[in-house]
Amino acid sequence: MVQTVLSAQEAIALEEKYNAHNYHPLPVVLTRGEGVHLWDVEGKRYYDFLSAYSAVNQGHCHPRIINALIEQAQKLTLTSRAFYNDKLGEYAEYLTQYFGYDRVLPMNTGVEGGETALKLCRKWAYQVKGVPANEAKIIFVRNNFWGRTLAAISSSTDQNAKNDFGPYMTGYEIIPYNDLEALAVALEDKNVAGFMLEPIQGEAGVVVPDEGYLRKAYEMCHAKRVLFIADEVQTGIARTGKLLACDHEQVKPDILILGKALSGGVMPVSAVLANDEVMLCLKPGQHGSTFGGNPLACAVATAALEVVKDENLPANAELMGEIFRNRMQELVNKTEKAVLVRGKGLLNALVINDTEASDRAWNVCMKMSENGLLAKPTHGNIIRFAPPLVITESQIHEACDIIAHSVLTTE
Ligand code: IF1
Repeated sequence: MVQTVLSAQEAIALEEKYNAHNYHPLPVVLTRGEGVHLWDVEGKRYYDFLSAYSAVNQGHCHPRIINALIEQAQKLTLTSRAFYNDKLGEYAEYLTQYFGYDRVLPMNTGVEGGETALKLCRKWAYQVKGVPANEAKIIFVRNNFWGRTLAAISSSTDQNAKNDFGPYMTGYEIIPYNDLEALAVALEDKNVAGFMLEPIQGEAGVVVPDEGYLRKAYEMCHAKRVLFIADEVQTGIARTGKLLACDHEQVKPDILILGKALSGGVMPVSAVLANDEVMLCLKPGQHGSTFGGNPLACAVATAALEVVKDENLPANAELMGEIFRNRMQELVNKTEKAVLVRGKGLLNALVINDTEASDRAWNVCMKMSENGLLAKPTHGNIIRFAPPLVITESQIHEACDIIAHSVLTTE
């Protein structure tokens, strides 16, 4: 196919005509990314405050990660797990030591990580905990989001994500988030195998649970020999100001799910980490995937994690996040249009007052894109702000100026 330079309108028209209509994107056509910036086909520069839903924590096209990609891509990209290769063992050692687990099961997308975690949890329930066959229960929380597979949407309470995809997976119990009493009741069931949740709910609108919730829930699960499964696909890899969001409460999940920024947004790489008692329940031939643990992913993810450490991204996320929330609080104090700001590190949300105008959050995002900053509402009136973690203090102030100006000048 000849590479033509498309206008924004042409690019949008082609996508409308030939692509499924499973998204409603902002009308911006991007062609280049570098660090915290994106450029559209007309050459306009934007601050990226979505980071591809927290997959580009290291900044767009980080040179160290791209060089690792190029070098490995010219050598060996994929062997499948039918054979060994010279990258997976080294990567598995690096990753397990980086996060402090015995073993890793490498997958590709975040939702495959969630599926893998649930299969591991059920296998452990039958083989170790002694739950009767096909009776294992998994507890989820309301307004969770862990992907689009049938197992994932079976646990969803979002009708738009779930409707007309039935019949659904069984063996699920859904309780309110941030509610320890509800968890205590659900844990009375002897067949409960695991409790799976996001330490901060991303898609739900950056919902931060009460201080101590994660720690107490973790302890309650362990008292009932239930696996605590942390979905850190969006909150992990330094996003919330610590390497993992669970680190804020010294919680060490029994099963840890990583994705997105594990590769710095260069390619799909996910991973499930656990200790031997859980991970060794899976025997050869019982789980896998064509691309899981491929040499290219190993090289890219290694470089992506080295960047996190060498550039102190958790500390920068913590510091820049404080500045961001302080600036947003000044905005909330100044106008009725912004109700509150919440979040941790550089995973934040601004709740917009949509009583007079139901589409105000969308219109603010349109105004911000005109003013050179990209973000998108999650549900209705909540705008998620998640820039790459490499953002500097002067950049965060410039971005906050754009956000404030856009909110104040949107009806
Ligand atoms: C879409 C949402 C975010 C995730 C958590 C697992 C996954 C995700 C906490 C699955 C993926 C993505 C999926 C993408 C948009 C985006 C999203 F809006 F859908 F909900 F970030 F909040 N756990 N989230 O956030 O990872 O399989 O996608 O690699 O589906 O629209 P994946």
